[in-house]
Amino acid sequence: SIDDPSSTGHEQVVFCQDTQTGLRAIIGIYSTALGPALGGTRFYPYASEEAALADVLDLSRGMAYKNALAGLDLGGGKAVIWGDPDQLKSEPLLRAYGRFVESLNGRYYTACDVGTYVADMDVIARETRYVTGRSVEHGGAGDSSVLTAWGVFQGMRAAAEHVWGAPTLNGRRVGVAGLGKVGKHLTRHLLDDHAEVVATDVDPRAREWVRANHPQVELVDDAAALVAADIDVYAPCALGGALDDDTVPALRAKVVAGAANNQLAHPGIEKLLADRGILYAPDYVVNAGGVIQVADEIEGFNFERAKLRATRIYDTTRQILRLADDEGVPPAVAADRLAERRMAEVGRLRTIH
Ligand code: NAI
Ligand code: K
Repeated sequence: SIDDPSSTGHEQVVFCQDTQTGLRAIIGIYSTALGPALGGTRFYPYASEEAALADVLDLSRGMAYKNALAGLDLGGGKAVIWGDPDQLKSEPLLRAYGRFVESLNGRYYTACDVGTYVADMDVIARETRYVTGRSVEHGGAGDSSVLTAWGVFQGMRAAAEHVWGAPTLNGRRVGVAGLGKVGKHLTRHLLDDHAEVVATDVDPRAREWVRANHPQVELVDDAAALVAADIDVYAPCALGGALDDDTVPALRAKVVAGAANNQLAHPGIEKLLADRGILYAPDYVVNAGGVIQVADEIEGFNFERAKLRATRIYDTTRQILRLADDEGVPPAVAADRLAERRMAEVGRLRTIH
């Protein structure tokens, strides 16, 4: 519980305040067992400081697992800035925040998240070296949705192989819910692999984009229609919580693999999916291409190197699906076990000398 900070397993939680700019931020470092903690900064109008704290504790823990399975030498962290970005965001506020990040001396690297953008990272970088997700002009990795989509496609191939025997979506019907930055790239990879794509988005501009660029894609009214559609694979690429007590019983797909974070609405949904014979490729495993892309900046950004690393999401997903079968647990549980094993085994090395 957050009433007892020592019970959450975090290494460090830092509260930051700058009255001049109105900055109130919390940086959560869950683990540096594998290396410096990397995770984005969320700028969001939380209802209370408790809500901001709960979110940063959750998100930083999630990043530790994601980075561990992405094969990165990075631990897990995340930050939240508490406030309305439309009213509060300014150069001085972002720079004040950057100075707090700098003060951690590299224990935490930041990146973009909800409410923060590449241009904001460029501003933060004027105060600290410990920032990724900067613009290409500043040596950054730019838009991380490119490798996020590539990684989701690789994870989906591994899931297809597990269920149907071949690592391809050729001839399968794939439902893409959300045609934003990731959904658009993913649609292209699926069409290149000769899949049939059925899609939906609440934004008319996204629907128009599909009609203009990929007229062969079938559009349905909403996500509920996609869930009920005759599809082989469901790819949630919009918001979290796509898999809940209503959608899972209605789902006709045999595989779920998509980009959205926190797809399982609550604990226990992974079991419901398994009971229905639906193979769920864990969200944080298949959507790690984005963090792989920005993490590459720390070495000096090289797109081809980052892409190779994101391609390995195919192998990791395969390994997790096999482990799940061997241990008789849902893939989400197998993924957590594998991440915990890497953090423990590699983390231990750092205590030897
Ligand atoms: P985005 O904001 O560009 O796209 C989301 C799309 O979903 C928008 O077009 C929006 O209109 C649509 N949408 C929202 N609610 C919907 C609904 N109820 N039904 C249908 N469509 C709906 O976001 P982006 O970057 O494409 O990310 C998609 C998901 O993937 C998010 O959950 C994000 O957290 C996650 N993700 C993104 C990464 C990245 O590098 N961009 C990395 C890892 C995860
Ligand atoms: K820990």
